[in-house]
Amino acid sequence: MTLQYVATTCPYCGTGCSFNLVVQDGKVVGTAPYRRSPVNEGKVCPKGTYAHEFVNSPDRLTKPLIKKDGKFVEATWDEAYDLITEKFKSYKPDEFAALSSARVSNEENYLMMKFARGVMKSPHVDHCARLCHASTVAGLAASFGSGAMTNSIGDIAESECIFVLGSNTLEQHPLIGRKIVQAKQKGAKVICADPRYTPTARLADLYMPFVSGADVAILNCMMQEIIKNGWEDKEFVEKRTRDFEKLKEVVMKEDYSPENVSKISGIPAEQLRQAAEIFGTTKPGAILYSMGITQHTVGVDNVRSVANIQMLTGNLGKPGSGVNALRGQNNVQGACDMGALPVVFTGYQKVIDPAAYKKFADAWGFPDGIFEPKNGYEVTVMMDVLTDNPGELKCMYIMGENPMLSDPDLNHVREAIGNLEFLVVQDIFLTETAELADVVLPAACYAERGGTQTSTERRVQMWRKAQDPPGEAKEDWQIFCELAAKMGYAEQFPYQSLEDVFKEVAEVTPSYHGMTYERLERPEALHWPCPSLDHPGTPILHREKFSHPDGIGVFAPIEWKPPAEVPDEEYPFVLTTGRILWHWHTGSMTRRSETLDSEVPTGWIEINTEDAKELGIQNKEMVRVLTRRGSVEAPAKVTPDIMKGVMFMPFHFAECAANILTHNALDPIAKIPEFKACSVKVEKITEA
Ligand SMILES: Nc1nc2c(c(=O)[nH]1)N[C@H]1C(S)=C(S)[C@@H](COP(=O)(O)OP(=O)(O)OC[C@H]3O[C@@H](n4cnc5c(=O)[nH]c(N)nc54)[C@H](O)[C@@H]3O)O[C@H]1N2
Ligand SMILES: Nc1nc2c(c(=O)[nH]1)N[C@H]1C(S)=C(S)[C@@H](COP(=O)(O)OP(=O)(O)OC[C@H]3O[C@@H](n4cnc5c(=O)[nH]c(N)nc54)[C@H](O)[C@@H]3O)O[C@H]1N2
Ligand code: SF4
Ligand SMILES: [Mo]
Repeated sequence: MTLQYVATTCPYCGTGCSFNLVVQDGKVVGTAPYRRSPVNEGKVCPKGTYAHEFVNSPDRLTKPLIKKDGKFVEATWDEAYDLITEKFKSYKPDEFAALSSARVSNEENYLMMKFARGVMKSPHVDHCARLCHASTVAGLAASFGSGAMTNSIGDIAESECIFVLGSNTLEQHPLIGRKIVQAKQKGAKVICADPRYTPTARLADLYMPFVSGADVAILNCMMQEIIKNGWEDKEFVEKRTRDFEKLKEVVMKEDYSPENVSKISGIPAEQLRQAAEIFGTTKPGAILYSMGITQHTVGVDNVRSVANIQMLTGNLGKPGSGVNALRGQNNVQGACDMGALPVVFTGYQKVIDPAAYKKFADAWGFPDGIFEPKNGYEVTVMMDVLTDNPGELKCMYIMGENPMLSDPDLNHVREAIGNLEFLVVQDIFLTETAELADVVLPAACYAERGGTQTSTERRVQMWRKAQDPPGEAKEDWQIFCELAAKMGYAEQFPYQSLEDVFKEVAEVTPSYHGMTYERLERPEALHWPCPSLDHPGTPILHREKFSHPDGIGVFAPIEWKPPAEVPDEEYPFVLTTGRILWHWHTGSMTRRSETLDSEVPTGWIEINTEDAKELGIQNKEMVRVLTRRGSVEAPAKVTPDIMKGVMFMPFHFAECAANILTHNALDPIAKIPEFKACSVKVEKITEA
């Protein structure tokens, strides 16, 4: 019995750790450390450790399924392709929408984008970045000219002061969390603001609990204190930025004095002063943020405020500093880079820029042209259009996303998807969304193919094939090539391998221009931008200048606004939602992983001890949780580790789905929903 070890990168979070898949008799049976990656140096979190467990789950999709009279029947690939081709050809371009996937490779995101815009000629393509870091992409592009994490993961350990705001790094990016621990061991100060006393908050020298939705007020207050005390980096502000006076006008207002912000946030004024002093006087300082900042109707405002404070303190372009927007899914950075967004091609080349449009139209060579050069709909807007304007969108192709559990306000999503005439879902499991499809296509998973993925620090790394896909499942890229050929575009999808696709990506994408599979094979891979074959890649952005054409960073004066829904007599608490260490999003993979699922078999609602006492609710008691959109039943977790007035639910569990409760109010620019704040009440369940 011989074992083989296949080094690959993790299919879960955007940290981009590597490990070995252990293969026995052609099947993946375990994982083992791979020590040569500088990202994780052989260490992994529990999801990495057990990343083999779902791979050979008996639930894997192995054959195409076609729905007949409300029931799925197994079909051949040809039957499935023929039906899809006939249907896809019957719709006008604007009636079709595609959801691409942060779970699959760069190459496959590129092909989904090309399929939507070239084969279907539709402008509507998006993916879950909309629910995640859309505010980062928009906000940082406005402040710095580029919407990505500015520094590298290893660099976080070099920081003297780490401010963690709206990121539970230790549970959600554990191997980045390790860098905070390393920095702390070297003497760095850690500040954490979060409504929950998370494992990350426990690392902090200064922990500030607050009510969800107060972020802009807190950051403005800290900037006021920094300016009042002269702790700003005057040289940086002078030489590298503009519009400082506009920022000053807003942040110096009495509204943002520590006393007033204390009323909004619940953080004592003295702590706000202390946070400003530590952060204003300890250099270099890094900010780590994630969904606590982005998932708000003011998501872009929050991101711009983070950018403001880092420009004010000169904490950009240097080791140990930066705006470290921690990207979530394994390849969400790559899915964005590949243009699986409704406004850009690869490398953020705008679809409405005539030169970029012509470049792609020419490179692709569709004889009958491509989509009209206009912006498409975002995921969240697609759902609104489907319910509010029935008949406008008729057909959807969803690869590797499960909106029936991950989108806000699931009753609304169900109605939206129900209004489709034809839905194709391409997944590795029969998810809640796949259940609603007309055709389900079985895909290979990460362990069954190669390709590249781009981590949160813009590091482009390889996946390596360890086993064959189960049954008749196919790699996502092959499905696109075969379907495109059936649609009459074999010539535009001529690829024999993922590497062929990557070569095309590198050709049309300036930031990936210098990358080849050969260069990416090295354990350290390459960080984009990497514009030429002799370029070493770019771990730290904005060293000398920002990415705007004039190289200057832009301050934005931002006023604090409350969430779209605020507590009232009927719904007196703030509900915030998020994740836990052991589970991944809609649970399609982690709930099929024996070890992870047995650690945490179901969901709960976290209630502050004093609030629970007033409501007469006991720990572990089943309670009814209600918002204006729906209700679920879940066990109460009564704990002092959550701010009074705030409640928290993880969204991984279908049986108590947090997204039945959430609000699909959107940020006006990024169209990201407000997953982190809505109004809720909790009732005891009384026997009927
Ligand atoms: N184990 C695990 N890891 C994951 C994932 C997973 O599903 N499971 N998902 C991945 C993905 S896609 C993403 S995007 C990342 C997300 O990673 P994180 O953003 O770290 O995770 P969340 O739990 O969504 O929220 C982070 C924190 O925001 C706090 N918070 C709530 N409301 C507010 C607020 O108004 N302001 C601020 N400042 N904070 C607030 C929450 O209490 C929580 O501790 O994780 C990635 N990693
Ligand atoms: N309430 C609440 N809701 C949230 C959030 C929150 O904080 N609170 N966070 C939001 C965020 S940040 C995100 S990123 C989204 C995530 O939302 P989704 O992306 O919808 O969630 P996942 O469960 O990761 O879905 C990925 C799907 O891809 C499939 N898959 C895995 N590998 C492959 C593959 O190789 N090929 C194919 N074809 N399919 C594959 C999986 O089986 C799964 O069904 O959720 C959002 N929803
Ligand atoms: S930290 Fe993220 S990338 Fe690393 S092993 Fe855990 S889930 Fe995978
Ligand atoms: Mo995410």
